[in-house]
Amino acid sequence: MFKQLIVKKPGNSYVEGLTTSELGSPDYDTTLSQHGAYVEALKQCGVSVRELPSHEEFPDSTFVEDTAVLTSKFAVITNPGADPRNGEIKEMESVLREYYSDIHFLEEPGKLDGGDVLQIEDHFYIGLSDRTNEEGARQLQEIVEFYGYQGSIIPLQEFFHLKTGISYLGNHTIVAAGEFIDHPDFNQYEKIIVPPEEEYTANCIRVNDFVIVPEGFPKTKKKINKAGFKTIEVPMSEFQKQDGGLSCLSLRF
Ligand code: CIR
Repeated sequence: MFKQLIVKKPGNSYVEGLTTSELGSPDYDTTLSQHGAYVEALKQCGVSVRELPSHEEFPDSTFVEDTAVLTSKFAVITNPGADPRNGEIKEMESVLREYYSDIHFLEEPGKLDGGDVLQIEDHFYIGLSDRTNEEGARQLQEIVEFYGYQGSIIPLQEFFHLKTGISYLGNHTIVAAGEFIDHPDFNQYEKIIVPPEEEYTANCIRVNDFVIVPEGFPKTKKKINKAGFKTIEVPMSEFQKQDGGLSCLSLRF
């Protein structure tokens, strides 16, 4: 169960953020209304949502997930792999101090984005990507193992972040796309397979009794419903344009 979520309003500079997607420039007003729909969906799941104000200096800072890794026992402030995003962790540290007394920091030369970390019960899977290097992954693994969790490191072939291609829904069930469909590290889980044309929906989030999915991917939504999960759809086109998915927009604990 999650009780608390942190989100951050996109600023006007959001449209100038980092992207590899070639889907065009986001429209700011639509971005704001989609962010509002995301916050409403979270509230429907029965959580308290803390909405941080926008920050023009950091165009990508609405993607709060990359700044921290949170558990019920401790928080880890990351060292984000993209230089223009690195300053985002300062604000997040002061916010997280209100909730956590046990806070760890990833240190240079370690780099890590929270989007590369997937917790499945007591196991943390840590992706190696353009944003997360071996040293960052190793530091996080050491921290989680100190608390009695397991950690393993997964080099990515194709996806931007680990969670771009895989999500955990609970009940031993994952949603998997592309390179994760037959990945040996995830073979022990029940799998909901995402077809190639719906790859974007591999990034979805279970929040208490619901799975929030991006709007417009009916085949995967149907499979998630058939597996026994209730879904809420949220329009995400303007976040997809900047390489962001549903998980990226919140920190959940
Ligand atoms: C970036 O390039 O950092 C942002 N435009 C997208 C970050 C997406 N975050 C995530 O997948 N956790």
